[in-house]
Amino acid sequence: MAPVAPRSGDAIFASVERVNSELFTLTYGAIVRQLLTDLEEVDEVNKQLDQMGYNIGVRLVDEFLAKSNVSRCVDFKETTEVIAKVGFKMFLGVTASVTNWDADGTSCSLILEDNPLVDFVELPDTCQGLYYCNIISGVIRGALEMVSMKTEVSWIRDMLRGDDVFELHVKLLKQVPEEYPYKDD
Ligand code: MYR
Repeated sequence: MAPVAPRSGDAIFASVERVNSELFTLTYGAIVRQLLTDLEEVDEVNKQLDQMGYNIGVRLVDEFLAKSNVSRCVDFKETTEVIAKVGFKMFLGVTASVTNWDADGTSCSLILEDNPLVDFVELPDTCQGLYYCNIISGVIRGALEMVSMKTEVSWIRDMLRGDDVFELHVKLLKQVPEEYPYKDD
């Protein structure tokens, strides 16, 4: 019998990461399934997932700012790039691209070609109206509200509905200027 080669530290970390990611994906699936059982209406599940995401987002932004060392963004465009490249990478392990800007720079799309949340997922016909990943849109809305940006975040394309990518539309509704807490003398 061939001897078992010891695995390197990197290989062990990679496999622990994969298991963590699978556990996360399966746990999320179990939560969605439970909500479908409890709430019965797909629209109610969509709302609940969005609200759960929002509640996570308002807390997660602190962790994001502390871990990422990202400094304050100059405008909404920079903020969306930071979410797409740093935020998604940190919390989902993938990056998104930012496209479809409108003329006044207040709305755009985040495109995700890969989304670990939907690994192993196939929606039955009874769930066709479900926005399975609504937790993500809620997280973004909640996190942005904590940095003074009121937004509307919605899904335009969804691979679980047969689209080729996931597309999130992010619309800036209002930017509340933050007050500098000290008086300049
Ligand atoms: C700033 O202070 O101007 C920077 C604000 C960056 C906000 C980034 C929020 C991170 C949200 C992570 C989303 C992850 C989705 C899975």
